[in-house]
Amino acid sequence: TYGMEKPRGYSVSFHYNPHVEYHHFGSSHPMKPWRLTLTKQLVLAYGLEFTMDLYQPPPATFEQLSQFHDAGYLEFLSRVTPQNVEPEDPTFISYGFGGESNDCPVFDGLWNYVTLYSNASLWAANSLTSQQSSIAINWSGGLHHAKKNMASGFCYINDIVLAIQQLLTRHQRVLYIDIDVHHGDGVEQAFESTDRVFTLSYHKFGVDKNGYPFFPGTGNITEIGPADPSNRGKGHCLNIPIEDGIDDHQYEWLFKTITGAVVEKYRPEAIVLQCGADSLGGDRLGRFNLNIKAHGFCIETVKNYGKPMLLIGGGGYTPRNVARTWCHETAVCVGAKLHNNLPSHLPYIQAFQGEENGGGIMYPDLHNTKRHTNDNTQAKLQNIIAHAMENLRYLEG
Ligand code: ZLM
Ligand code: CA
Ligand code: ZN
Repeated sequence: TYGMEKPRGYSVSFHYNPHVEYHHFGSSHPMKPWRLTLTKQLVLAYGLEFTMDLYQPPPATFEQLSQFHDAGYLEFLSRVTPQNVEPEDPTFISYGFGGESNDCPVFDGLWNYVTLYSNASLWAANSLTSQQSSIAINWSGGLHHAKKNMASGFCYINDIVLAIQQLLTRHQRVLYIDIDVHHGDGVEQAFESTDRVFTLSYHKFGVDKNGYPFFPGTGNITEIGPADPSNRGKGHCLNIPIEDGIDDHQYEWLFKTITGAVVEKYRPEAIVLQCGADSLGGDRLGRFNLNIKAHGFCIETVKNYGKPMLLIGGGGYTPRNVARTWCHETAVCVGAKLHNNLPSHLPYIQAFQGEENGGGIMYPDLHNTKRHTNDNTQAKLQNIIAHAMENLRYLEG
């Protein structure tokens, strides 16, 4: 009722259904919903739940998901189980399942899992469009590789695309920023023909010593959207390819320079930030050497633009570091500074005692062990920035 609206600009909402934690991709699969359990426990142990509005969204409906995905694909996804799966079926393969890597396995409760993380992103977007909050968080989302009729790279439903569609009902221009170590190809593709969404992804790009490209193999600096100059989406995407071993200082410089230029030229009305934690040092799949503070610097930088902001998770394959990072970033959003010792009543505290931080502290440098050689020279990064600025000239149209 009247007089009861919250003052805009300060409230943070947290969207999470703990039932996502009960799902497993398979015992040795790198994607572990358990990292979300650790994140939640850390957020609770620091008392951050008292600083935010908490929501527990129910599963999304088929109809909600069909705003982006094809009905045939959704029907398949909603019906397939480990018991009825036919691995030789051509539709199974065309929908992105199977293959030798088995990145997207069929597991028990798959439909429940995908509808839970998707609706959390939809509710988060809705809390921004309804002005209930100025920052909305869903650490269980951020599944940026899913296509409208295909699962890819551990992603089945593209909750980010669905959330951006929701934001477009109120905002004229939405900026999508992706700091996951992988290229945000699914989101880029979904909005390639519109100038109302600008996609910006920072990622590892290049081939390994056997000539295999780093997944998904797209996202070179030269990829700026459709070739057709009459396409409205042309120039509304920017890719920042990075080599192994980038350090905190280089990444922060790259991020603030390029993101700042995009915000200045595109003037977004809302920002979606995918915070994949596989860009951290010591990640099982990643190649960078970032520490929590550099990753969190990106969140702080975007927060300071003062636009409605949707924060979503993504990759992150060393669970204890994922939890530390996303807890720190939750604190950044609410403007809290966390003490460096983990709360002693923290459940699963032993899970945080990894090789790099025997003391169980919050902000260890993550790359003390298994450090990647830094192949990024200052000259190469300078060149990327120059090329990025050149690409942004399309915005001046
Ligand atoms: N092979 N198990 C990031 C998604 C990364 C694809 C396919 C030929 C793995 C990986 C799966 C248990 C996000 C590729 C063809 C040899 C790679 C990827 C199951 C280990 C396992 O142990 C594993 C048996 C599995 C998958 C590693 N897959 C590592 N990297 C990538 C997908 C998702 O973080 O961006 C967002 C959530 N897939 O490289 C091949 C292309 C090579
Ligand atoms: Ca990325
Ligand atoms: Zn990733």
